[in-house]
Amino acid sequence: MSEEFSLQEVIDSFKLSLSDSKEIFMDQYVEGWRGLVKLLNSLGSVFGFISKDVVNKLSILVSLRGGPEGAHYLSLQSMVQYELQSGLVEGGDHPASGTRGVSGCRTLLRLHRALRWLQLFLGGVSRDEGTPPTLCSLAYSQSLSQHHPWVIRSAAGLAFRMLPPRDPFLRMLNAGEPPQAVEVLGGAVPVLGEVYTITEELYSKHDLLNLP
Ligand code: 1PZ
Repeated sequence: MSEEFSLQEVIDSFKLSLSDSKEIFMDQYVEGWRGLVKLLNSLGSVFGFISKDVVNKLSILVSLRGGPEGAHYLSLQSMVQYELQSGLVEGGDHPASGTRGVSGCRTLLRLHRALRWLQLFLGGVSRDEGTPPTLCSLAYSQSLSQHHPWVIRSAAGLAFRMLPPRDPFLRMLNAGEPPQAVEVLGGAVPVLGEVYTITEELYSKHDLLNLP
């Protein structure tokens, strides 16, 4: 994978994360997020605190996946089953090093909620419903913000105002000229939506949507 952000790469990773039986594979899910981090980083240092949090969460998931119990982290479904069975969901004493006190389930839940924000935001951009800063804060108020304390909401609000206007933003997606980028975006939204919905149903079925 190149250092430069590519929307198509992100779409491909999330697509590949879905198995035929609608399981979601952890490695490809993480890969999709790694791609998104590149976009965040290319937006400038005001977004650094957001990208740092995502990187931190990804490294927790990667170390669980690479740890002694890594086989249980093959998919989101197997992670949920394993952590529920072993009493690790609320952040037990993980065998994997460096992840004491944090569960894979609670870590992934944060990314999962952010995926909803992304789906709303990119959907709005693809349908040209407003400028990126406006759509970003609208999507945020409809999703993630309810899970964030005031101090994060206000820092996020400041960062949103630094987003570029529509065409420069579309060019940053590295998916061709704006009209083409819009088409690629239109294809990305349903893929993100499918990953989101499967995860939401999985978490809801096991009553994990409010993990601290
Ligand atoms: C394109 C512009 C990007 C805007 C991103 C919109 C989301 C703003 C979120 C700001 C919060 C980041 C600071 C860290 C917050 C953490 O406290 C929370 C909860 O984790 P905990 O403290 O419980 O461990 N973290 C999150 O909610 C995850 C936030 C991830 C944001 C991902 C943005 C994805 C960007 C994609 C590419 C444009």
